[in-house]
Amino acid sequence: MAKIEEVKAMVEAGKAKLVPGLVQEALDEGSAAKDILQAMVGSMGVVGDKFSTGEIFVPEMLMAAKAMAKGVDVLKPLMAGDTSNSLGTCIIGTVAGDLHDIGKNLVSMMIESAGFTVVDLGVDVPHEKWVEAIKGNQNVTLVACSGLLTTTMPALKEAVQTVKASGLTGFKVLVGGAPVTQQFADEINADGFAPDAGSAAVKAAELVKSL
Ligand code: B1M
Repeated sequence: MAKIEEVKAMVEAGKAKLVPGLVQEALDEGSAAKDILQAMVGSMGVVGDKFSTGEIFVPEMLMAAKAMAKGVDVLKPLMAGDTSNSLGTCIIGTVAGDLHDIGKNLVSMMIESAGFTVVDLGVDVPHEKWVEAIKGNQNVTLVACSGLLTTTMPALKEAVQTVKASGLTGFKVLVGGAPVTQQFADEINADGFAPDAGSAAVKAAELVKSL
């Protein structure tokens, strides 16, 4: 079995101790970092489907997430780009009530490599904390809110509204996450939407250049 296939299988199986070594071996074998990342994202899709059908439960889903995070740690230095061209500070987090952070972490990594200084508020971010972070950091040009659950889409709306109603200016608001669409982003008055981490970085740079 090619190493990249082993990475996929071990992420699905939640083998956090084995995944970093296998990712390194896949790299040594000549696989590109972006292909290994894509393979691991695919594993999370499989894990999600198994959860939906009742084949696995939350603990297995969590173990898979940990395994993927360990794999991403190995890829991070290879995926980071030139950060010399500063686009300002990006405040990023996952909205209130939502604990999913793998996608948010990938977006954070890509945004950082696009030239932002990233301040990561983590997961389950209360609405008022976004505003505190904008006030507490210099040169905030982007607020990036992630939401992974249909049940936390209202929290995404509230986060955007809280930030917009704060009276603070000089930044744009980007939203994303599996259930989020351009239409929803427009409805909640976000400045931008991106469907994945790569396009989030492109959109972030585009938004900030129009400030
Ligand atoms: Co949860 N979970 N989960 N989960 N989980 C999903 C999302 C789900 C689709 C699984 C399923 O049922 N098939 C489902 C949501 C259903 C829905 O709302 N429609 C679900 C559920 C139901 C739940 C719980 C409610 C389960 C329960 O307790 N009964 C619970 C909720 C907890 C909470 O948050 N309050 C829960 C818990 C968990 C774990 C904690 C166990 C774990 C998360 C661990 C962690 O993140 N550290 C977990 C996991 C791992 C998943 C799946 C399997 C994988 C998520 C993931 O990391 N995907 C997921 C199923 C799936 O996605 N197919 C599932 C890989 C990641 C790279 O993709 O996060 O989509 P994603 O990010 C992408 C894009 O969305 C986009 O770019 C990223 C990279 O390309 N993106 C942005 C993300 N944020 C962005 C921000 C942007 C722009 C783009 O701009 C700011």
